[in-house]
Amino acid sequence: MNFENTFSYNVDQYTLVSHVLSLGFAVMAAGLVYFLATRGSIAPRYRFSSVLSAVVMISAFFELFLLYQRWVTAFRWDGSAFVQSGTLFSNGYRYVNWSIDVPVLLIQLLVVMGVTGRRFHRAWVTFVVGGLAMVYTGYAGQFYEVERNAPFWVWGLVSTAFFVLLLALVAKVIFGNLGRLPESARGTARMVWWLVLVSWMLYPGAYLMPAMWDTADGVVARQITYTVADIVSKVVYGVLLGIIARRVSVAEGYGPALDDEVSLPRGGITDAVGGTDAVGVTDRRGGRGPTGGGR
Ligand code: RET
Repeated sequence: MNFENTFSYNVDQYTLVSHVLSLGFAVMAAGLVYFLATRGSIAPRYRFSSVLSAVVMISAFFELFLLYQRWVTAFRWDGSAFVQSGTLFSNGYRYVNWSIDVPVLLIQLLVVMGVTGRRFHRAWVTFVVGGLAMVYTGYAGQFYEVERNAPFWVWGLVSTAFFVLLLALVAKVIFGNLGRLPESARGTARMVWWLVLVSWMLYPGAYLMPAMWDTADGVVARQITYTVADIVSKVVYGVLLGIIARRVSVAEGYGPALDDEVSLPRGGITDAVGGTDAVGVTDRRGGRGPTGGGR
């Protein structure tokens, strides 16, 4: 049982939560379009990253849409407040969604950082096994969040151990492969580390919310926390990995990646003026060989 079902809500609290949940699934739908539309500018060997982002978007869309519907049916207006209607709201849907998304997000990192061969398979196994262990032990613990007896704390601690293991491996994968990325992608890769660290920590924060803020406002804060964490850890993360993948593609001479680089000066007038940037572009385009250019 979740602590959401132990309160009644005023109009502001109830609507805030429903709005925040709707923001969540709307962003996932938007993300799906983005990842599919931009996949052509990434070289084929990294394009799997866009596919994985799309998988995450679909699964998160359905999960958050379902959660939104649970919220609006779980409470009814009794004339002065939104009270229990007989249907339970449950964050358990989030956990089962993470069992898809956590492994997929981590594998995506391996694809973009260019980890290959046996190192790829070893990291893959640790990410999948460690990720599922973290999610399912937390899932077991959240059933006790209202009582907050021993299982809540013990499962939470076990889950945290796997969390620390995963973070250590993420740091190793990012910083251990930084040198193999082109200069243009290294800053973004470092940003991915900070993004993972901060946004993933929000999830244990939300787990602990019943212990820190056991009121209807705490429920609002928890659902906002989850939504911010979801948008950053799935969508913004996917966008950054896509940017890294495109920059690596440019460095490897993949023409469409260069064509899609919106921050480069335009051709035409710029080329005619013959500025330094324009010369730079011409040089790089010239260097990409006969296979470049076509989409
Ligand atoms: C739990 C239980 C309490 C202890 C810890 C947890 C960590 C959860 C994390 C979830 C990440 C989810 C992601 C989903 C994206 O789709 C399970 C809440 C440490 C880190 C990234």
